[in-house]
Amino acid sequence: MTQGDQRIVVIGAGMAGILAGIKLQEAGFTNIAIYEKADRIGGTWRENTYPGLTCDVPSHHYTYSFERNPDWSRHLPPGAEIQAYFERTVAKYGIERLLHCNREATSAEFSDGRWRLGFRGGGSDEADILIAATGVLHKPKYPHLNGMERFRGHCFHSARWDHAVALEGKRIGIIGNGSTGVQIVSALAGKAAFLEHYVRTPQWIMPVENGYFSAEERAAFRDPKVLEAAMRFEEYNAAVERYTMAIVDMESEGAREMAAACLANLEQNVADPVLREQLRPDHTPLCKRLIFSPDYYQAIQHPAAALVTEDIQGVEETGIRTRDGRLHELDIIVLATGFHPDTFMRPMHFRGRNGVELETLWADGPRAYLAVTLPEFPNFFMLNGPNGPVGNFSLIDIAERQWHYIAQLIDRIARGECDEIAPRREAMEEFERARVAAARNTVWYRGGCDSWYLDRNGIPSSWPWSYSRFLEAMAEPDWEAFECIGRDRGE
Ligand code: NA7
Repeated sequence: MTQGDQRIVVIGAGMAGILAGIKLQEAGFTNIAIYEKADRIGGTWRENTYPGLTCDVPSHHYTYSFERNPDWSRHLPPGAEIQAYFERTVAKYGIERLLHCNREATSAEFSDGRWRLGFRGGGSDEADILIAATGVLHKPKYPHLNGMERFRGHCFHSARWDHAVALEGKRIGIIGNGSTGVQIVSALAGKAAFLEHYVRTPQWIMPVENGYFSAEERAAFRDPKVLEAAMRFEEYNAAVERYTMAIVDMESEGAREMAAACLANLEQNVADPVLREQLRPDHTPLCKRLIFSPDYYQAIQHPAAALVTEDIQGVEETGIRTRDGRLHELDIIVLATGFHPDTFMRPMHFRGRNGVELETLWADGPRAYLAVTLPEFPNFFMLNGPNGPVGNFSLIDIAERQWHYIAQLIDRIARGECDEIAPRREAMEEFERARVAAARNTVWYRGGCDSWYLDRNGIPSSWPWSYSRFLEAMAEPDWEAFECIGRDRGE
């Protein structure tokens, strides 16, 4: 096989799968397929369409580094604009011809040096190199509420928004106050006849401006130098470093500053002392993923909005009953209750070399060597896989850095230096030991809260070190950590 001829399959056509397609094409590979279970690209930004959907990472930073977008309308990009950006990018880079939509991969097995894939509804494919770009938060989490099936109004998850249901003049209950619930409340307060926000655990809210870019600014941003000067990409990386240091070190200056900003936001922007106390979290800021919102406190103080902190007892035909016995009559219940964060490629059935099952490897929860590779899973690479950095920063940047690392491994396969490349078990175990030890020092573990960062054993599963340590790790593989098997040479 000559360089570039390898069959490469990418699973998922969201932000990371599109990135992989573009980069592989650029590197000269000609035999690429991207399989997508849905009918179009976009991942998170295809699936989420709720009112107020916004990325809480500034738009010019939530952008591929090689495909800047001068046209972002606002400081924080609206979901629909992000979806349109990805669609434009796919068209511009000619990725459509690699795409197979409505094609859900259900199994992948490594045998005789190749990955063999199965699909829902039948059919198969083989690949020399397999890339999972299947996303992190994509399996909606439905709460177990007594009597939910009895509700006669409309009830849906935030990631399955039912646009056939009119909102005007309706009484709407929104359960959950992660980024999603907060954005929905902000968007609907004043539009619904009445809105209730069901909050089980108050969250810290970081104030953020979300102004519009003027037509003049957008025109000027067409010049990359102007854009660079305006957005100061390097400075932003310094802010990400500060943020990750605040996670790692609860006493750091950044942690104190962020905590102070959240506290001042609450103290200064919630007038009613009773409501203020109800909204006051009891955990350390950053323990849960921080909420960035320019207008939630205003929204929840709207005359047609109310905060409900009383526990939900159950759902009845006409609404939600809380523990205090009160029935809250509602037309619509929105479940902004989050996602199962440990799904990754599953429900796909994965089997690596020597019959090693992914489920066995992940018996204690998803893990991956440096978040991108797995022992006994040769020539298999993950973007935004388990234990990678996740937080209030751009996952596009994270995926690009991971790609830089993965590309070096792929290059060895393409050059014929390795037929099979996978991390050594010892490297994985050592990484895992260090990761868990570091995770116990983070604010996610020590900050006094529960969150989707924690695995089933209560250990934070995200990258527990600084952003700069991640950049270092992704700069170049530690080749000693990998076994490289040349089949023909029997190495
Ligand atoms: P999150 O951040 O997981 O938030 C889910 C919210 O739903 C959170 O406030 C939960 O309260 C609440 N929840 C979940 N189950 C229940 C029940 N049974 N009763 C009441 N409240 C409940 O999901 P999002 O969609 O907002 O955000 C996901 C990520 O997307 C976000 O972090 C960004 O990365 C983008 P809890 O705190 O558990 O008490």
